[in-house]
Amino acid sequence: MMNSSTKTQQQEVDSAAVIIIGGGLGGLCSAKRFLDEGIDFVILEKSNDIGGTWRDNTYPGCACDTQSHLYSYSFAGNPNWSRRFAGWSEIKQYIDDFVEANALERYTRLNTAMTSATFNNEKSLWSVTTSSGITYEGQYFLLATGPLHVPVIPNLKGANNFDGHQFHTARWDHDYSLENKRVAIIGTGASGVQVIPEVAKKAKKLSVFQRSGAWVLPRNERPYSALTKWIFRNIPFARKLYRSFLYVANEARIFLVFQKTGGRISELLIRQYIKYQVKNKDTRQKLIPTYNLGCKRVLISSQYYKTFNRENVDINLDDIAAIEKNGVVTSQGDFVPVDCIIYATGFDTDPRSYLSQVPIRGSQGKLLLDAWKGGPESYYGITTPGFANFFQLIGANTGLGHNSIIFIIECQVNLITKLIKQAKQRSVSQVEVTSEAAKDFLDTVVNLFDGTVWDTGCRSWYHSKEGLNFSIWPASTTRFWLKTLKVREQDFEWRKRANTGSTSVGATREQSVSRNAALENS
Ligand code: N01
Repeated sequence: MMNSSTKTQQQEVDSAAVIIIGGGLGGLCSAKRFLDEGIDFVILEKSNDIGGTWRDNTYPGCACDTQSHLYSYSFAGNPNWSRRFAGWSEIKQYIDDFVEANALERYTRLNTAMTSATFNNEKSLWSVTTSSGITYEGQYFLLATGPLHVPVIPNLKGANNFDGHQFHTARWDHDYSLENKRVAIIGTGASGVQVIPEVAKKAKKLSVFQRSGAWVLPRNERPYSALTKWIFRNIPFARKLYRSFLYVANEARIFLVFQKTGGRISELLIRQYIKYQVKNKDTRQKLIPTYNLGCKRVLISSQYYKTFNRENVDINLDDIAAIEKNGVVTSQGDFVPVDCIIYATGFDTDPRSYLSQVPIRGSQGKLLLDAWKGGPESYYGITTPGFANFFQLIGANTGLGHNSIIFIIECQVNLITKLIKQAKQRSVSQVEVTSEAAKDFLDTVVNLFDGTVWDTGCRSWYHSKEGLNFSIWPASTTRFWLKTLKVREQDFEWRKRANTGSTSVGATREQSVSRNAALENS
């Protein structure tokens, strides 16, 4: 059974077992798994197209910095990747093809932004209101919005009075020509490092405003030959072996690069690389970061550093004091004339900001924003106490700095699917993580940060406003896989019906265990 729709005089109501929010790689991965398992679902996508970050980021040079054979679903390999790190359009095509191959558009509602989500405890039903006026009801609610979809433009004095053109990298204006223009790029993170070499080739003058330097490794890029693609197409085992090799090589970085000692060795090597790439000593000094390698995202580009050898490119370390009609004024009082400002200033990754206008009310009537007052916390980035039948993908502390995020998404989708299936097998209508299990996870993460480069005091989008690193999973993904492979039954409360015969929320682990045992025997 797919979605049933009933229209009343007041409102249209549509229903599915799982309401998935977001049609990016996470939402689509869960959709495919639910399809295979016979679990009824609907995808609500706020935009007019699927693809998430690969729909939004189309700036010149935009590509994935994880190898494409690994940055793709394990169950939907693509033997035809043109090169090791595919560009955004090829990744978007992969996603479009995946949607078409699995007929997922049938289950997708575009231009449908969630406006609220409320759990009805009596009915064990999530009710999601949307911008389209249709309310969606489902037993389960899956937030697959991802953390990188709300662009941040800093509030710079005078920016509204700028006479030139200005836009964010995630909202690239392809109608605007950069030929012969004086351009300012603010920000040198992952987006900046990719776009700067490309803009430098077009602009008359490029002024880069850097607040923090970037540790950039050479990009081991190469196109795949026709023969390699033929082998991947015709000998699937070879492609899988290659994928496994990439996985292991990336995984090793958690031990070699992201531990404090390993990071120092890598820093020495990159310093030599910068020396080799950048001719001018002053420029070189400006480019060298002042924080430990790996503390912010490690970037890859073989073009970035040497772009600063170009005569039409300069780098400014001074803060921006103001924007005037036709240029940028630095904190040193220097005026830099520009026709265009490009903000490579990243995203607001804190769900408390991007969900601030969307009340999500859980099983105890509590708002998610209140539950996350001290920081967004969740059990393996998947679910939160007080929110029965609520799931998330890439929630707190499950982002990666060293391997493919798709691996984590697949682990999370696996656990969510198992939870849904187990709830059905047990004939319970609600499943909710215990406070203890969520706290255990958080304690584990805090301990895992010890001795890693993430524990060396830099600030980035990995951090909440309280200064906590709420983004990164600071251990191997193999460990994450093992921890999420099976449902740890004692970590959850399984409720037959709201308020009857269930352990109370916040029950001790022992109570939950005995309750679970009772349910199993019933
Ligand atoms: O954003 P960022 P991003 N004045 O937050 C600077 C993914 N991604 O879009 O470091 C001056 O990393 C800021 O400075 P500082 C990937 O996961 C992936 O580049 O805060 N500067 C920083 O330099 C990535 O990590 C891919 O001191 C200001 C920059 O802007 C994530 O998205 C490609 C400023 C922001 O860097 C985010 O990357 C692109 C201000 N007021 C993105 N405010 C691929 O896979 C901010 N900055 C290829």
